[in-house]
Amino acid sequence: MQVTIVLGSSSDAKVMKGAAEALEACGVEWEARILSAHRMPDELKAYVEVQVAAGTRVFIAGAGLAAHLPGVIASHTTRPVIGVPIRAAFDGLDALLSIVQMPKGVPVATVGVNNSYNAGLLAVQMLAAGASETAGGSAGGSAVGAASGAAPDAEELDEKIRRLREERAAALMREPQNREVFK
Ligand code: AIR
Repeated sequence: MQVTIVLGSSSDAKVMKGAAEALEACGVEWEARILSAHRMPDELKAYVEVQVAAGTRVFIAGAGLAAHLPGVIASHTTRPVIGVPIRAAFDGLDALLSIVQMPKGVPVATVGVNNSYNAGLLAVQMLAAGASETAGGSAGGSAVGAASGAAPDAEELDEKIRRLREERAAALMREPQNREVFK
C-alpha cells in the first residue's frame, strides 16, 4: 500500500475517516492501524518498519492531547509524515502544537485541526510529485497505486486532485448568494 494511516486511539476514527476518503477518491491504496505512541511504543516502531518494508511511501498520523504519534513515527523513518491534530481538549491547540513544533531535522507536515481530508490529499500530492520523477507518466495510464507497488501515474493523480477541487468549487457555486447567504 502506498499510504499508511495510524490513529492514536479508536476514538480518533471518526475524524480520521476523512483521510481515507480523500485517498479513495484518488484511487490510492491505504492501510490503517490504531497504535498509541505512549501506550504501545514498541508495537508502533515495529509497525512503521514493517510498513516501510512493504512499500509505504507516505504516513498519515492522527492523535489528540499530547499528540506525539506523528513525531515518533517520523523519528523511525525518512518517509514523509503528515500529522493530523485531533480536537480532544483545548480546541485541539494542544495537539496542533505537539505535532507542528518538531525539532530541527525531524519534520512533520501538519494540517489543520481535524482536517484529515487535507492530509489524504497532501499524501496524494506527495505521491504525484515523486511519481513525476520516477514514472513520469511513462507507464501510460497504469493503475493508480497498483497492487504491484508500481509508482502511480503523476498526471492521473494530478487530474484526480484537480477534479476534487472543481467539485468543491461547483458545490459552493450552488450555495445561495447575496441576501440569501444570511437566511
Ligand atoms: N493519545 C493516545 N495515546 C497517546 C495520545 N496522545 C490520544 C489519542 C486520542 C486521545 O489521546 O489520539 O485523541 C484520547 O484517547 P483515548 O484512547 O483515551 O480515547
